[in-house]
Amino acid sequence: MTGGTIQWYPGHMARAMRRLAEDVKIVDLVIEVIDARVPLSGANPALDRVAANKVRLRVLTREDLADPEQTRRWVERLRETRPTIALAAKEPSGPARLRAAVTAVAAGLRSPRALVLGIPNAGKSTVINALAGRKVARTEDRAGVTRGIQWFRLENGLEVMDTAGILAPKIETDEAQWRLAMVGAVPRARFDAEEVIARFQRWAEGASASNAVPKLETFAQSRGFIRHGNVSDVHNAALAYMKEFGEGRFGRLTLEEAAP
Ligand SMILES: Nc1nc2c(ncn2[C@@H]2O[C@H](COP(=O)(O)OP(=O)(O)O)[C@@H](O)[C@H]2O)c(=O)[nH]1
Ligand SMILES: [Mg+2]
Repeated sequence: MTGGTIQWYPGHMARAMRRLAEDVKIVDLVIEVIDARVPLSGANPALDRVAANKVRLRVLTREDLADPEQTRRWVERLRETRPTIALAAKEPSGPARLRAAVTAVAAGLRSPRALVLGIPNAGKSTVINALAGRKVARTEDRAGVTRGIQWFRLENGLEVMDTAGILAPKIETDEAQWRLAMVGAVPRARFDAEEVIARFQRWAEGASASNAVPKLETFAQSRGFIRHGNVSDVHNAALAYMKEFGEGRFGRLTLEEAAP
């Protein structure tokens, strides 16, 4: 995949970051949601500037889909810079652990307000619902600036904005492109799924725990994506392939390794 395969509009990105900066201004605490499969590419260092004076908590989501040993290393590494926890949406103790972590970082703040943010598909709505302990009506990413903001209150008095802030995905390298595409952070129309899968598959060949990652051609045959003359229908198989990856069918994989 060449650098231009995924087109991301700088205007769109700039607008998203401006909106985010507006929302961040009115909170004391930011909860940054990052997919545990992409601890590096799933973050955007521009947040350091936008949230320079805020208290911050990092939440790695989809722990159930990431390599457990990698997640352990990443959490250890990331804690060197700020409080970090890893969660899986279905983990029964997840919401309580999340609220405890938020309470701990909010200690010392008076009547604090918090904003949940992250790149598209990071798991922001899931985190908001876990904090609230129920399905919050409006968890969609915020599309406007400071209009109609609603808050819900936690037992500890902390107020959380009911809509998440969108952090623009940082797609500067080829590696970040295919990884962010695989985890669903990039709209389908903006990348070539076959190329993204080819990159992922090549990465998996070089990684250790990758026996379960099939080539797209093999996947197409095994799932019955076959056209007349026994030709693999890789085009339609590609979408099914990405879906199965997202369900963890190829094993628990972290696309960016933390050194031991
Ligand atoms: N397997 C798994 N799926 C998750 C987890 N967290 C979120 N998801 C799923 O990922 C998708 C996107 O999550 P969502 O919270 O809507 O992401 P948002 O776009 O950042 O708000 C949804 O289908 C969630 O059910 C998790 O910890 N594990
Ligand atoms: Mg959402």
